[in-house]
Amino acid sequence: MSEANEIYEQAEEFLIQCYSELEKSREELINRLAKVKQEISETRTYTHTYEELVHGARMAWRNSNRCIGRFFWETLKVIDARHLQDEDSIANVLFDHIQKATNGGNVVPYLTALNPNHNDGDIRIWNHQLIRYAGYEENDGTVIGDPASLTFTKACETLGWKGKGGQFDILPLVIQIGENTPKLFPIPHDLIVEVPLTHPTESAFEALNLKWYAVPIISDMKLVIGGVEYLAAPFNGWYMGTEIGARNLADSDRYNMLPKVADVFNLNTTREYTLWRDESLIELNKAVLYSFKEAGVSIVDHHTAAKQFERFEKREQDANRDVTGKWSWLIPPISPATTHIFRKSYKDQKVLPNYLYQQAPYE
Ligand code: HEM
Ligand code: NRG
Repeated sequence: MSEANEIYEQAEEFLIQCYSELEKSREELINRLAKVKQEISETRTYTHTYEELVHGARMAWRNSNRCIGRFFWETLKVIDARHLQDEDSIANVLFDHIQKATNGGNVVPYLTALNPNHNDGDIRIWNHQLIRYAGYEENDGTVIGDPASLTFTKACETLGWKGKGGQFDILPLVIQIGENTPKLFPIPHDLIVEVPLTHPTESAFEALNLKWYAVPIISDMKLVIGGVEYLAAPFNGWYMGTEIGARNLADSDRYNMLPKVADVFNLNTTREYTLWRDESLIELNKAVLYSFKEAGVSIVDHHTAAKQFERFEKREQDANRDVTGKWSWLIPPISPATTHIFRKSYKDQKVLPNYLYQQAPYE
């Protein structure tokens, strides 16, 4: 916990910028600062108004250096769940988040804010994303499911969860308050939209039996606004196709599907110079974009996303704000040199409010 002075300084810096962007009067700002100063001196923290919370969460998205989707930062919707006290009601509001964000396939960017100062201790969501697939290690060292979920899957099993041992088992929600034993909540099936992958021209692709869930909802980062740390503040947008087709299903330490895709297309995998990996990547990414479109689930290709990011950069320049960024994350993992991002450089400077990494509670 920082000192009261430090918290106030961060609050002041945030409120000055927030109120200026919201075009509030000087009087309103001065009154608010006095109230916040008093509250911090009495309680060592303060409570954001809903308006401050919403704009703070949007600023945090705008400041997310690794995100190519920032063009839409002003559209983020915020569910205020700061009043919730127990794991069951928290699980229910997270179920609501999944439903509202999925919106029958027309994905809406949402953030749910949970109490940053719960009396019984920190509220933590153990999941990396609200919806994600389990990973199981076999005795011979091979992995079934998503290798990225191995440690968290083990933690769930230690807490009493029994997975089915499949390639695409949805993990349960794990919610912890303070030092209490974390509680497990299986996510109701009817809330989860998944997209089975088919290819626009190669019908044999279907036999790979691949699929992915519709909405990425990151739930392990902390949202920092004006000296307040929201340790549980899951947020979502929609997918960029390459996240699924060029990383989750393709990486050799994830689902490692490129050799199997190559088989479907009868590619010659005996020599690297045939570029079978590259061709498989493209076919897999075509399948991801095609299947999401056919299913009516929001997704963006990396060319369109890069163009949107360019418009974001222009708009920020017009607003007299610097755009910070992490180049190695902003470039898409396929055909990066076809985007304007490839030929630019970005300052990877941490500007607050922001979404920051924090230590996993189970590691
Ligand atoms: C990272 C796209 C919405 C915050 C990313 C990445 C992509 C992306 C492609 C890189 C992911 C990776 O390589 O693993 C998008 C798209 C969105 C969107 C297409 C559609 C609206 C959002 C929203 C927020 C956000 C709503 C927060 C309110 C972030 C953050 C990261 C990130 C914090 C870094 C995650 C990490 O370090 O693991 N985004 N995003 N994004 N995005 Fe976005
Ligand atoms: N690459 C991860 C998700 C990271 C965030 N990506 C987004 N965020 N699109 C994956 O599951 O593939 N978002 O808030 O939309």
